[in-house]
Amino acid sequence: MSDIKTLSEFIVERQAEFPGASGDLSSLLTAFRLAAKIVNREVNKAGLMADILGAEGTENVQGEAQQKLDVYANNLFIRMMKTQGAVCAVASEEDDDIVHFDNGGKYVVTMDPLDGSSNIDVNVSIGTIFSIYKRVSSGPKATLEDFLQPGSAQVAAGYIVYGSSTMLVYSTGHGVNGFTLDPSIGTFCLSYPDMKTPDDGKIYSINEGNWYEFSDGVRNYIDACKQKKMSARYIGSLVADFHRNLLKGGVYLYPGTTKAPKGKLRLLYEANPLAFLVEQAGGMATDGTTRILDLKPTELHQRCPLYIGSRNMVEAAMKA
Ligand code: AHM
Ligand code: MG
Repeated sequence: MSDIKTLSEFIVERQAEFPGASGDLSSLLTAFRLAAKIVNREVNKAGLMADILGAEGTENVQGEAQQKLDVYANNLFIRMMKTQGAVCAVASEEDDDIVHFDNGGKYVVTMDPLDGSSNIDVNVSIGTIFSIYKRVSSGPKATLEDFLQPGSAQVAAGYIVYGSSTMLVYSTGHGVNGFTLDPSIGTFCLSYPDMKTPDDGKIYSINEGNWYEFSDGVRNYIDACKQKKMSARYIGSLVADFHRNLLKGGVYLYPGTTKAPKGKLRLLYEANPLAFLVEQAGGMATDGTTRILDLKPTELHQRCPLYIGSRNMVEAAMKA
């Protein structure tokens, strides 16, 4: 049997690689690890507890119905970060405004606490996505400026996919590593060290139901994928689609449409963290013309088109 390395051992080992690191980032990752296990537990028993499924009866800032588990995961991740102390403020897809902790923490976090939540009720993979930035403002409270940094300023990013197994994948800018939760011992173990995505793949992921609202370029690219007999795979949970394509090679597209020129996905909560990870794994992410990590956000809940995955496929989609 090969050696098993747990996420906590890995975090400690990696911290030693950064001289002068105070341990704040490590303990923050530890807070995410714990929150991930708790959300995993709730997701797994969702089928047993009728009252945890379904709509909460409220809407988030974008007017979308919130699911109970969305709200649960949001509150849990926020509580864990608040307790932990390294984060002074959080911006979440589920909250209208910045949540302040007033604790002098040197990081800010952006997150989508439960991505793909329309899939909760039907037993399909969902996920959590997060980004960590160093605070840049100096007043008593974090400001919008701290959250509107370009994605290239991320200190770390990651996601948790609650799927056929639960995985935590993260990067601190020194490669990407994936950990699988062993439910029998309740521990994340290193299962995908130094992940690299193939330069090419055979999977394209897009909601083709939007065909009549796509640009000619996007339609041309989809046609080209079909002519090459590529496989269409679209779960409707970005984290799960992204994770599969990262491992197997592929491209995920959520382009702008005639009705929604900026697409659906959010720059701060979805595009930036996954762009950081895909680049660390050797892939590419753009909005169709510009590198995602170079975009300068102007508002918290900003949307942007997303072309992400294997380098050659993203390039081909941009040229189509
Ligand atoms: P959410 O954050 O509200 O769950 O929305 C994002 C999700 C992604 O996970 C998924 O890829 C996409 O929306 C699916 O959208 P569509 O149904 O328009 O294809
Ligand atoms: Mg989402």
